[in-house]
Amino acid sequence: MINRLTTLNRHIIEEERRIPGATGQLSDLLGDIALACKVVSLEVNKAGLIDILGLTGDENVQGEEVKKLDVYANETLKNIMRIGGHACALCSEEEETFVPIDEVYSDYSHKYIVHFDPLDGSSNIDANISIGTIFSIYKRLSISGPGTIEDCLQHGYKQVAAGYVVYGSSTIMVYTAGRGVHGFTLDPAIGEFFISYNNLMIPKKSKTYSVNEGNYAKWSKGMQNYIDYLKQFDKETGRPYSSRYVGSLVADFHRNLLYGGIFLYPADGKNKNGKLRLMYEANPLAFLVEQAGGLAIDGKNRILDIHPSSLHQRTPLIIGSYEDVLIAKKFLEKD
Ligand code: P6P
Repeated sequence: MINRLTTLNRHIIEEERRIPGATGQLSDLLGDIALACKVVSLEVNKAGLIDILGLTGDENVQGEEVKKLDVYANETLKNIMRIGGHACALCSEEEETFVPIDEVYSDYSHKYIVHFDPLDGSSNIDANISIGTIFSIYKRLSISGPGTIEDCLQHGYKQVAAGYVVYGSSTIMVYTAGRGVHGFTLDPAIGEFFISYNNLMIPKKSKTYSVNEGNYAKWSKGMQNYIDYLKQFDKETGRPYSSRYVGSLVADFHRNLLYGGIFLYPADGKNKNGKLRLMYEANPLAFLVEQAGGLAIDGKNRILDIHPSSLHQRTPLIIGSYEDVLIAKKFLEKD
């Protein structure tokens, strides 16, 4: 039963109770990720006060070398998930290859793979712009021992859970385990995430688009025509749309998830496969948006159906309100 005092941990456990045969390990892993993000949130919110934005070589009060925030976030997430004992391999935006995890607890099967972007948009933090952590969870394919590269390169539709934490005016964690999208706001005074959105659904149609128009000259004709279309006056279709682009994927996605909108980072003359990464940006957000009734494509194909060939491969990403993405697809299919 959901009430306004439902915490993230209670929600995760209640969701898992509904799944026959659930062992509770996914609940524990999601709890580990939430714990790590609470720790990161503490540092992100102090960043303006403590000089941890550059590898200054200074020492902090504990006499430890001061690290950049994204390095700090990566180490925090890796350590907490490693100790948590439910992952057999970790794949991070900050790591060149996957990090296999040896089985440290015999009674846990280490049955999950986690892809994550520890601190997406971290270059924005100097300007106090919202940034975020994005995660994507799969079940292992191998039987035991440390995870393998085959475990790590699975199609997005195989995800068992995904989510993000946006570090903004408040810290909010949004996740799905395949049964709807749910959001929780951190009360920093007591360190608990309390439910703020239950069964989030993205509006089917919006009046907002998010894109870096500085790339206009490099776009395909279809993409240029779509953005030109959004700017034309047409009362019946609610045009012109408003432009909202923070330049921080999690912040742009979260706003569009709540209010409706379409986010686009297409291929262009410079980035043949776009800029964003499939495994730890596009796939988790695509899983979330589909669970919320939206769509995510690479221009022609469903993001979740893309065959992954490498951990850091890029993909064009058009994601958001269902009807808006369908209209964009019609323009892009003409390329
Ligand atoms: P551009 C941040 O660097 C990031 O990876 C995403 O968070 C964001 O959506 C995108 O790049 C912004 O890229 O080229 O518009 O600055």
